[in-house]
Amino acid sequence: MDATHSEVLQETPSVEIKSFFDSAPPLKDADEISRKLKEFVERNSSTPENGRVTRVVCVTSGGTTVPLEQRCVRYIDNFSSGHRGAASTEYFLKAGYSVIFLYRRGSCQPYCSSLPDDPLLECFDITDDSKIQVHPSHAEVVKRAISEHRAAVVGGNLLKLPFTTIFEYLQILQLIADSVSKLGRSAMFYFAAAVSDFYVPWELLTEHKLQSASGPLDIRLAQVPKMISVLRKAWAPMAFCISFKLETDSNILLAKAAMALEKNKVHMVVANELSTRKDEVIVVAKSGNIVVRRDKAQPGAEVESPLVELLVDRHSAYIKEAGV
Ligand code: PAZ
Repeated sequence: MDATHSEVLQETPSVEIKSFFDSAPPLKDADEISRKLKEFVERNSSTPENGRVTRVVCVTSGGTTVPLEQRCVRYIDNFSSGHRGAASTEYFLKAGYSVIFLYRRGSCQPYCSSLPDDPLLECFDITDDSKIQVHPSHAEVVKRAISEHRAAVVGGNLLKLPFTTIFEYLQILQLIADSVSKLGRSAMFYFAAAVSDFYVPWELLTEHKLQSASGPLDIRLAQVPKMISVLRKAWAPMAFCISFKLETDSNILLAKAAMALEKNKVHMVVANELSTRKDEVIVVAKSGNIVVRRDKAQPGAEVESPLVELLVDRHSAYIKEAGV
């Protein structure tokens, strides 16, 4: 499918989706993002010597914000540190995928999990002759982070695109979907980001900072249109699609995940509960549910490792089904 932005919107019946994109503030750097995506997808479309077509996964990571003023001072935020997305990106790259990492500015980054909170201030020392050098106790982790990150970016296997607001996130997601749709079944979406369900339409926001002298604040939030189902139907219908469902009440988690599977027609939904999300997730699929756990016997083992392994396996089966 090779439809342009406006063609897709015309084909999509939803008035809410059209009005969301029409009223969103124009994406800064849209041309530059499109250029980077085109180059990345072209580079990853050619069949390498081993004959295995490169697979591309878009990993979304971190929470989207909802501005409460156009010149934004205040906003509503969504919980997500970005750890899941950053760690999964590393495992996908290790599995031979090329990754488009769509992340919230300031959230966790691939290859940085072993670094201290403030690497610049904590990892470096100033020597007697005023040169800067890495402190020996951090040398190994800094070297590994820099070299693995650089290898992925310079090798053309990692493209990082930042967002902050729900408007930026959905506009960039649409550009990504347009670009990777030509890869057909070789493309995957892995929606680990925490995306706002509600927002204030741009034209209803005041331009300047809200004033407390005006008294209590009443805000009416509109519902963010469900873009995953549009992506499945129109934007990139052949891509393998994994969404996430986060709940704090474990009693409703699996039912909500099953509902999302049915409604959005994704291939699998990864269900996770806030307090146990780093230890265990449940992959909900038509063929049945699979519990995926971190191997607690292995120091430093992460749940994203077996999770990505399972999804890569299912993605292979999905590609094979079509005889590609
Ligand atoms: O980013 P993080 O590692 O702190 O948390 C990951 C997560 C809980 C945001 C993710 O696994 C997830 O469930 N994302 C979708 C959230 C949602 O239901 O909208």
